[in-house]
Amino acid sequence: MNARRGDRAPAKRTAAARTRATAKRAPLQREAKRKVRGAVKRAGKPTAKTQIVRTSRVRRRRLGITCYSHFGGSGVVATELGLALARRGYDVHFIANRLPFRLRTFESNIFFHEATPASYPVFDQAPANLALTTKMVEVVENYDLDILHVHYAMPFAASAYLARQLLLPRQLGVVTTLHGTDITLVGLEPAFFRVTQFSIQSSDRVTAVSRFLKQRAESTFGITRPIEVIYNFVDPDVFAPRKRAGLRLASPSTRILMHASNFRPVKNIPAVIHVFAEVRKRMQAKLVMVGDGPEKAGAEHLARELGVERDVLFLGNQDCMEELLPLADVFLLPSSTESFGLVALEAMSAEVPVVASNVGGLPEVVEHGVTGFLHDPGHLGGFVQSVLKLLTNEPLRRAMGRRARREARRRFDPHEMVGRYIRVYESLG
Ligand code: GMT
Repeated sequence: MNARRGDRAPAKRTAAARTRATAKRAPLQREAKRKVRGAVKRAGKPTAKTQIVRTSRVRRRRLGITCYSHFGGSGVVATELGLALARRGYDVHFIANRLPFRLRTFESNIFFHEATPASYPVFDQAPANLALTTKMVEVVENYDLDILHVHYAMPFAASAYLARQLLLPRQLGVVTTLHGTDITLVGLEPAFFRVTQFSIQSSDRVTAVSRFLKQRAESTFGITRPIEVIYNFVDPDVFAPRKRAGLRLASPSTRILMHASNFRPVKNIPAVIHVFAEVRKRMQAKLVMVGDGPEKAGAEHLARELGVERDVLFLGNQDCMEELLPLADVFLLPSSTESFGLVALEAMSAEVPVVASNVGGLPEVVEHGVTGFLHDPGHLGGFVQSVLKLLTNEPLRRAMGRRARREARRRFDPHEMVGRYIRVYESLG
């Protein structure tokens, strides 16, 4: 069983370690209190500002994070944010149906609470949202949380709204981050529209991962409360251009195309196979497909139909993308809708140029002709041409890869984005 499982602090933190940590913190806390007292004395009567100083200096912020735990960009962003906040002194409580898959390193100040719905013969499906709401309430009360930050509006913003109502008159800040299909697809379903709209509108703060997504939320859901755009981020030390000796997917003369996703229809998976089949006619190449989902079986079938099955590797879900991405020569993402495309950013950070579709938030991440190429998702000829251009001109491919990494570092810096989330939390008072 994982050390973080269950409703308790990570097991590795022994009683002795806790005592040491408290002892280490005590002088710091005394020092912080002394500084605040000094500041208050100097300033005279406490103002709203000194009150805030007192709160933020003396008491650690306690935050709950809810996200999808299986493979997917929203869970990655939520987890990396939680880890970064914990390193900055926040107590971070993940509340989810299982341990988020990227939560694979131990960090102090990270806690995990599993929300498991009880089953009963009358249920068609166990009511997971209610179990999540109850767990949110329990964790907020037991650990004195200030804020719940939910990633993906559907249905987490609704669970957080209900938890906040249940906890009244206690004040709990609710932050909702919109990630993608919660706005562009699922939330639009008549069965979910009103509740998605209401729960986003009722959140204390709303953020979106791209300008495109913010505009889409405003235009389709009529959201009137301010939506702050905070781009997803990537750690350039983790997603770096290293070719690990011993880890090879093909012979050195074989060019590697890579795609990674949850294999949903929006990912336009058949396009990936068709583009590769065209490229394969002209050069020795392999296609590495990472991930799993409903479109995988169809893709395996299509690869056989086009006679390229021996050159397509379906690796299934892998959680070490930082090891795989640097092995690619080109990363392909021909989605029909994509609010951001975190994996494209991770590829860029690993110095891999991206050939993607020109939809949604992708043009905010990949710059056409600079860090990769963008095409209409239906224009397969354009994709083939761009991939061939990169694979037949190594200096161009390398130059684009270097620019991609430089832009990933410059525009999607983790310190900046985490700092912006912190400012959102602090604005809640
Ligand atoms: O929206 C989804 O289908 C799933 C979601 C996820 O959990 O990976 O993906 C969305 O959020 C990611 C993280 O912010 C973005 O990088 C993806 O572009 C976005 N997916 C879509 O918009 C299709």
